[in-house]
Amino acid sequence: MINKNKIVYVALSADFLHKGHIKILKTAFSYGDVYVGLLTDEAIATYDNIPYLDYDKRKVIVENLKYVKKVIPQKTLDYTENLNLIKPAYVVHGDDWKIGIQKKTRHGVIKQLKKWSGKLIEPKYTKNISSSLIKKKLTNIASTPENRVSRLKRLINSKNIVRILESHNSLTGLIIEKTKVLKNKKITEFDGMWSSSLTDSATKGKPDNSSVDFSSRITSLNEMMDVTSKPLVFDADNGGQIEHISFLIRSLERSGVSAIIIEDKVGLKKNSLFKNQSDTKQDKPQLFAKKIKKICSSRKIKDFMVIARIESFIVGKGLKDALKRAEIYSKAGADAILIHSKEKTPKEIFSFAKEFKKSKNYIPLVSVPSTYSKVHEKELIDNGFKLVIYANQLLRAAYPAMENAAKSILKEQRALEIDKKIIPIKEIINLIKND
Ligand code: SPV
Ligand code: MG
Repeated sequence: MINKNKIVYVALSADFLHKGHIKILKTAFSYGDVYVGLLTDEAIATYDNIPYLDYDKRKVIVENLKYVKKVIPQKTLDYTENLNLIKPAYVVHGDDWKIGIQKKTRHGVIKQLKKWSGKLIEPKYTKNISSSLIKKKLTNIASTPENRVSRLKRLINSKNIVRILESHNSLTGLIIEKTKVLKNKKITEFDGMWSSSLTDSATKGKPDNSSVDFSSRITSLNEMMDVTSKPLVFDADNGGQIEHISFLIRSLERSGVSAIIIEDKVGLKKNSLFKNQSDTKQDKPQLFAKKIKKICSSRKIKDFMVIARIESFIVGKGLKDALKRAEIYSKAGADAILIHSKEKTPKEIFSFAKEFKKSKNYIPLVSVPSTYSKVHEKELIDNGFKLVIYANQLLRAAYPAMENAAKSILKEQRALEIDKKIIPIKEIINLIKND
């Protein structure tokens, strides 16, 4: 009963295709001309991590399948907009969505189709396809430098906030890679890693004053990159000498780093959270802008991001200075602004965001809520922040736990007491699988 004049609608994310998808498309083809509503990154990000392949790559694959007549974007999980646009005679979907979280979407489709007497066709879901195995293979694709570099920009364009956590070694990288919690029926996880100058130096027993040089920082970040696939944001202090910047960018891109953050300070580096900042000097805005321009002209991968970090609030200058700098840095080519603060509340960064939003040079904003940790991600979103960096929490969690174990052994002169509070050896052995 092939009827080539009838439109058949199939929604797909098509990050990877298997025989189940082909079965659906083949069935759809037998009813008429197949229009695929390809879910955009934004639509997928509302229920899952963004796909490994971006929209354009997925579109090329799907539109070249022999059963497919046309590909159109589906911008939400809900089909309503596209169904009303093309009024298909049929919608085809595997019968697995009769239960679970897709149930609501299915009801919506049935309701729309009724308007023009359209029909829902639900072939039996193809079981026994190891999606987890396919996903694992895809993780290897995602961790190729080129794919990983671009992922941060795609996340910023697809999510209302991108969540980054500090990683100071491979094990913490794996925690960021794997930790997931179920919240409001949605799986929540971190989007990427922050290579912090503070925690990387502290892990090496050194102060956060650039005594750990970039080559040592890059060695530890490469160890993290070897075992993870999520994007990494690199804390480059003030970027170092402008004459050396292009070499640093080359190393970072080669490693698959997605963004560099440079701060507008000069002289001997001191951590921004120190109370006394009287000897901290801020760079002249025009000189700092030259560093931004240098990074832009050095990068080979267009999606590698340069984020300018403004330290005006840290050194005691006000909103006006911060805003003036934001304009200059944005015009120089920065992709985003990190407005840093060591206040106990986000008041000053929110007042900055409110003013900067009015600028024609507005670019996304980044927050590091270390001292104002009370702030909730929702408030950051409401105030226009696109990226949140939890800059040091994993190291701060690990240190007292390890110190406590050391103290217990000394006190008890044996390990039994602490044994009960730490994970079994078996778990450590199984933590890292040799595959
Ligand atoms: C870091 O984590 O190294 C940072 C953030 O640069 S802060 O410690 O707040 O300066
Ligand atoms: Mg730092």
